[in-house]
Amino acid sequence: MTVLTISASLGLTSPLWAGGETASNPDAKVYFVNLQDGASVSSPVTVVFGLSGMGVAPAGTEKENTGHHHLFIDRPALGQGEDGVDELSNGIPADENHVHFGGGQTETQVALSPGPHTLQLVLGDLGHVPHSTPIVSDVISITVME
Ligand SMILES: [Cu+2]
Repeated sequence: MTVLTISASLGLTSPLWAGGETASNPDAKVYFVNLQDGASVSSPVTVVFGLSGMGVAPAGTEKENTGHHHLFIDRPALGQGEDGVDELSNGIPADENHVHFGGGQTETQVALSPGPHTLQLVLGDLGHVPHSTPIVSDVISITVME
């Protein structure tokens, strides 16, 4: 008997920085309004989300050029890390490192332990998948004071 091996090449040809199926305005920008890289802050940390070039809409809303905010806490930048490729096409997980603002919120307060933390803002589409092109902020490092 001959066993045929079919090469599973599906997905391997996708560019890393592909994002999901929802188009973005590639010139759109998401950014931290009130926090700068290297800032020292106290907990709870107020985080204000800025967005230009696209609009905020609650999760599930089918409207062109919109999305909702996600706050990545203490993890590699979108598309990087263990599940980086998966999250670009299948969506952003919901756990302590990935906070969704599916109500269309544009600011939050997060309780963080004293010490260094990283934050990144990522816009997601109606189904929590990053757009194509993904709209992300820089990853910033902050230090929470005792
Ligand atoms: Cu979401």
